[in-house]
Amino acid sequence: MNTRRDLPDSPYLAAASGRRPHRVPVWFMRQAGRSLPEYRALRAKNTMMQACFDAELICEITLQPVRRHGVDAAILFSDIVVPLRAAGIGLDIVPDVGPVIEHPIRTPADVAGIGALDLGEVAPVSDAIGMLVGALGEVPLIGFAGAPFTLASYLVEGGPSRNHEHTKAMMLGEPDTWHALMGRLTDVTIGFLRAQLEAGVDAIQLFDSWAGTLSLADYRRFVLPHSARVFGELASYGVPMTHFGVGTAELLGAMGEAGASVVGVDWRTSLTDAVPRVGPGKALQGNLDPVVLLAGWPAVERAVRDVVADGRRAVEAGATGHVFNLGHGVLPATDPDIVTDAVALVHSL
Ligand code: 1CP
Repeated sequence: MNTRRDLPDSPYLAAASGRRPHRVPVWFMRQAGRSLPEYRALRAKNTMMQACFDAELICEITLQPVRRHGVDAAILFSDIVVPLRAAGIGLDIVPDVGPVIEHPIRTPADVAGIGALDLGEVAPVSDAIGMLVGALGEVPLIGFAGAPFTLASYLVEGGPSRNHEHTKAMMLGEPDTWHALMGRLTDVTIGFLRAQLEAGVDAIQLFDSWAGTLSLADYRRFVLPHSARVFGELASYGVPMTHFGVGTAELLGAMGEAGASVVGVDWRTSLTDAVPRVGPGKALQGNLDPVVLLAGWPAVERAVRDVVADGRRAVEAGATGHVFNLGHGVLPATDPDIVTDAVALVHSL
C-alpha cells in the first residue's frame, strides 16, 4: 500500500535528490516542539508519550510549524525512542531531560531480551502519515528514526549522557555484546522506517546525533556497518535519505559511505569544507548554529546569508544540492517569529 506522492516542484525533494530546486529549500530540525506556543498548549494536556502514540496529535503537531513558518518540508512528529517502546522496552520521555530507560541494557542477557518492533504498536504513526500526506498538499513529509548508535547510547546509559561511558565500555570491552545489540537496534530502526515508507513518507532522515563522540576508527569498526545496513535495506524505496550527526567533521566521509544521498553538516564545518570530506554524489544539509537564532535579527540575517552563500559555493564545488537547516535542533527558547523571518529570508535569496 505504498502511496507515495509525486511532488516534482518540491524544492526540498529536488535539492535532496540532485535536481535543481527553483529556490533554496529550508526546514528546521525540531521545528515542531517547545519553541511553539501552540505545541506547548497541546502538551499541557498530554504527555510526550501520549502525543507520540496518538494519530490526531502526531498529525496536528507535525503541521504546526508548516502552517506557521512556511517551511519546505514537514518532519513527522515522533521521537527516536518511539520504536524502542514499540519493541517492548520500558522507557519514558521526561520533560526537560529526554528519554529515560527503566532498565539500562548492560549485559548479553539484557540484549537477548530486546524484542522485535511490534508493528501494531506503531499503527498510530502510520495512520498519522496517511492523514498528513493528504493535509500537506505539495509539502513533502520527512520520516525519521534514530541510528543504531544513538539509540544504543540511550539504552546502555539509561538516559541522556555527556561522555557515553557505559556505551563505549561495552563497545570496546565487549564487542560481541555490542554488535549483538547494534544488530537488534538496526532491525528495529529498519522496521520503523519501513512502516513510515509504506505509509507514504516522501524522504527519510537517520539521526545519529551522538556519533560525533567517536573516533573515525571506532565509528568505522563499531557503527558504520550497522548504519550502512539501514540505508542498504531501504535504498529500493528510491526516496532521499539523509544521514545526520553533530560534531561529525571527522566522520563525514564515513557517514556518506553508509549510503545516504544527503549528509547533515553542523555549524563547526563550513559547507564548502564538507564537500571533499563527504565525497562526490551527495547533497548537504545544514548548517546554521541554532544558538544564532537567539542572538537578535541582525546576527540572524548575517548568518543566514552566509549559510546560503556557503551552500552555493558547496554546490559549485561538487555537492549535488544544499538543503538549508540548522546544524542541530531548534532550541526551546527560540522566538518562533525569528524562525519565520529566517525562512522568508532564505526564500528571498
Ligand atoms: O517535553 C517535551 O515536550 C518533549 C520534547 C521533545 C520533542 C518535541 C522530545 C524529547 N522529542 C521531541 C520530538 C522529536 N525528537 C522530533 C520531532 C520534532 C521535530 O523535529 O520537529 C525529532 C526529529 C526527535 C529526534 C530526537 N529525539 C533526537 C535526534 C535529533 C536531535 O535533536 O539530536 C534525539 C537525540 C532525541 C532524544 C530526545 N527526545 C527528547 C529530548 C529532549 C531528547 C534529547 C535528550 C538529550 O539531550 O540526550
